[in-house]
Amino acid sequence: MHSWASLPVPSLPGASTPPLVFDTAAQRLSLAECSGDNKAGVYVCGITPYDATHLGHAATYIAFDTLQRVWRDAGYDVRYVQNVTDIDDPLLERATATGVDWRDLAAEQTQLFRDDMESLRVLPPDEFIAVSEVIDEIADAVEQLVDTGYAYSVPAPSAVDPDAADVYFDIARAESGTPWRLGQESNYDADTMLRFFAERGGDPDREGKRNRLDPLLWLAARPGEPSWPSRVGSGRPGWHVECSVIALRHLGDAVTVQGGGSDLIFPHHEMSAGHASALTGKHFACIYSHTGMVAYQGEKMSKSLGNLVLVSRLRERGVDPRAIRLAVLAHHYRSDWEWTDAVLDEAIARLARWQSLTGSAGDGADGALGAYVADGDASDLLAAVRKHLGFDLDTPSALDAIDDWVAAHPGTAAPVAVDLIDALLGIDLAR
Ligand code: 5CA
Ligand code: ZN
Repeated sequence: MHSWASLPVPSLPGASTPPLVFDTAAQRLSLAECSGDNKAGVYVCGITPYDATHLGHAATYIAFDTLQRVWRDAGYDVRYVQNVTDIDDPLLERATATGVDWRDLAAEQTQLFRDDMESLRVLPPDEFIAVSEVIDEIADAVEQLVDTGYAYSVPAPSAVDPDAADVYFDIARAESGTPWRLGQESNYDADTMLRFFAERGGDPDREGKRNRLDPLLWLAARPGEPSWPSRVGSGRPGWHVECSVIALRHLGDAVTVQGGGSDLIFPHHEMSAGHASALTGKHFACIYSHTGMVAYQGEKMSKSLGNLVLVSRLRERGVDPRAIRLAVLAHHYRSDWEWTDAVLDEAIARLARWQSLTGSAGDGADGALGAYVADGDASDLLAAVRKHLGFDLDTPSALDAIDDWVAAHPGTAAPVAVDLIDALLGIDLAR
């Protein structure tokens, strides 16, 4: 599938050092690389295309965009892959409830997402893959897991064919035959796993499973639902295996970072890693990186609750997308935080203050419009911003450093500052 338009990224004098990023599996900061060869492959879990793009989605993709920008500045060759979950229960339910064909809903919402990402200056993935494009590959992977004993069938009497079976992943078998262990990525205890499994699409009480946490790999065709013929029966893929297959196909065993929101730590990323290890015999990703949850009106912004602030609605209201991006960057990517009007207002004010760096519009810190000094030396600021971003993508400190510099150099145009704000933070002041 096509992604969205690429943007020029200004090159900066000197280079960032390789960034440290918090690894959920190791529970500490780690160098975001696998092999020291200045190559990075990142797989970020993409949207399920309905109710796109809310501020939580945007914050997650802006976080991994920041990582990509820092890597590039450090001289890394970055390969970025993202999926679109265009076949999944909630999307199909929404399509049915609204009387829309699920393909039309997915296509329309994916386009909205592209437009939102482009407006927020998120660099496009090199590969942007809808699940519906890779059904055969996923079915092949499921067949391989069955053939190698990592998957088993569970009778599915409610399927179109009552003799058909669903296919499940055998956690115990994978733990004995691969380097993967349940809990190695999430570090959750058994109770927490069971709770999140039930809350996040799992079926702990399904009769016939060997372990309550065994996740679905392939769902036999159900009445009224889309299905595809395959050697594991007519049906559709389970959720976690889609990401394992797309990541392995486009990144091979060079998955430097598996990324997404903290709501994906378990079961999604744990199981994706398990499936991938059962397919390759190797560990999946070198680092598992997770963003905090954005809340609105006191609760996690989520499609199921409906407490959404959509990027497209803000844009329609005339909000500058650069202010939306700055509002997100004002929070550390790993913290949970709440979207409010005040957050946006602060970002709008900050954007106006920073405008002085271009030597054009905006109020100087002392209100001294028209008294611009050309070419202020911002090399100290570049070093400070690189230091903050290199230490677990600390964008709030980077923004504070820019605020301080602007306040200390009233009315000073600084081309290096304008370039670094574009290259590292994705905000084009000169626009
Ligand atoms: N399609 C799956 C991933 S394979 C999915 O989780 N889709 S999603 O549309 O629900 O979410 C898309 C991305 O946004 C995921 O990485 C998810 O973790 C992240 N996300 C969802 N809600 C929030 C939120 N409130 N705050 C921050 N990130 C969020
Ligand atoms: Zn995923």
